[in-house]
Amino acid sequence: MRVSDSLSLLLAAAGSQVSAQSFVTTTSTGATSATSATPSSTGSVTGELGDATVVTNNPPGVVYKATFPESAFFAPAFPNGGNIKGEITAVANSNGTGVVFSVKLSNLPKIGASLPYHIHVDPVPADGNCTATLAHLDPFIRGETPPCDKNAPATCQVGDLSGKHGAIPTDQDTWETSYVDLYASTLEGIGAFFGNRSIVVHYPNKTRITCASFVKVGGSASLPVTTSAPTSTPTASPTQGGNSTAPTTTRGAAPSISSSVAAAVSGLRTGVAGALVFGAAVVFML
Ligand SMILES: [Cu+2]
Repeated sequence: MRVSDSLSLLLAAAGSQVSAQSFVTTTSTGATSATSATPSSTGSVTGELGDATVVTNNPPGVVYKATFPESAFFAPAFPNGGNIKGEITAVANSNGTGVVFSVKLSNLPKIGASLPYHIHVDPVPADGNCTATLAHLDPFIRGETPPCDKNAPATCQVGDLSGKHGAIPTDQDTWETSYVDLYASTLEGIGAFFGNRSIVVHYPNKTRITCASFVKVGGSASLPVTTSAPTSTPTASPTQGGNSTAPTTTRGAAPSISSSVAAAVSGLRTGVAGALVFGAAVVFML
């Protein structure tokens, strides 16, 4: 609520009516209208930048996978060692709209409650520190509260996969599910792109049990995106191959500059010589 409060101040200062309303519903400060109270009760709020947008131009066929490590980040979750096992695979729908997430997990801790999981902003660093993945992917600046209303997924944080599609049950050892998320994206460069981010699984109290970065694991060869990648790679490789590339390029450029200068100078000499010859001829003819 502290974040919401400061947001409120910011929004009020900015005089943004829409955001201020959604904010009012969040904090319940000041009665505005019955309309703004309704979304509050359903948990539907609009992000500072609006509702999440459906991404319709995801490059199909490019597959991303997050595989959980052998040991849990929160070790007490597995007193005998180990971790939740499994992976989350994501690939865009063939029509480019939405991303199909496939979740396959096992060795779930039997805690009698389901586990939330989200796409977090940053990838997991080499030391496996799940805290370093920062907050949920939230390009529309929606915030965590009130909780996501799965009946209005566009109003949820883009990264709130369990909020939109259900949390991980722990009354069984394994869990598999698959669903389409219309707001997460495999299109590099936009805020909703998750290919360079991570998945974090939490206890209900938000403790981070484990996390894994998404890694691009391939794509269909028929894709423009995939074909262009290999094409550019070989081209780039010779140029960038070996760390001597940059120096080489510099050295290569330097001679080429001096040779063009030399050429210009020699051209100038030729021009001067030609003018002298022409002048002499004119003088001679006179
Ligand atoms: Cu999370």
